[in-house]
Amino acid sequence: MRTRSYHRRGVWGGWHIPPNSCLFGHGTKRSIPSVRAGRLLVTWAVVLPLAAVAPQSTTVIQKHRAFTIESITIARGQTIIFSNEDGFTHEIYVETPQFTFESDEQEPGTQVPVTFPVSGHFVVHCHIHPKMHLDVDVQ
Ligand SMILES: [Cu+2]
Repeated sequence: MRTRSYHRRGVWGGWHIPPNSCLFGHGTKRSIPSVRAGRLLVTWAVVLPLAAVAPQSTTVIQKHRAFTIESITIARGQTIIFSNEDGFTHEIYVETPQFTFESDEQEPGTQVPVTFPVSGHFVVHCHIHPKMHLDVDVQ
């Protein structure tokens, strides 16, 4: 389902761990016993996806040529996942001086994540259905 290039659009935009940081304390000279290291790896494997995705995103459904809500307030850096539950294609976009976004054609049953990196008021439109709009307040 996620074969397109949506990932680079900032699914991980809210992830604030610097790429060079070391999660496992390799900076310390002491070596970790392998059993404990294994347990640490398992713990991180469970915790990291939840921490990265759950609090940072919220889903808005597209159905009957409309967004199912009229407006939404999110925090800066949060991601709205647009979920196409219609039987036809949408193609959403945001166009403001502060922030622009343009999706590819969004097929039925697919999701498009949009991360809002700056505060302000934005309107999400659809190229195919001009009446569709969602007010997004980013605080
Ligand atoms: Cu549409």
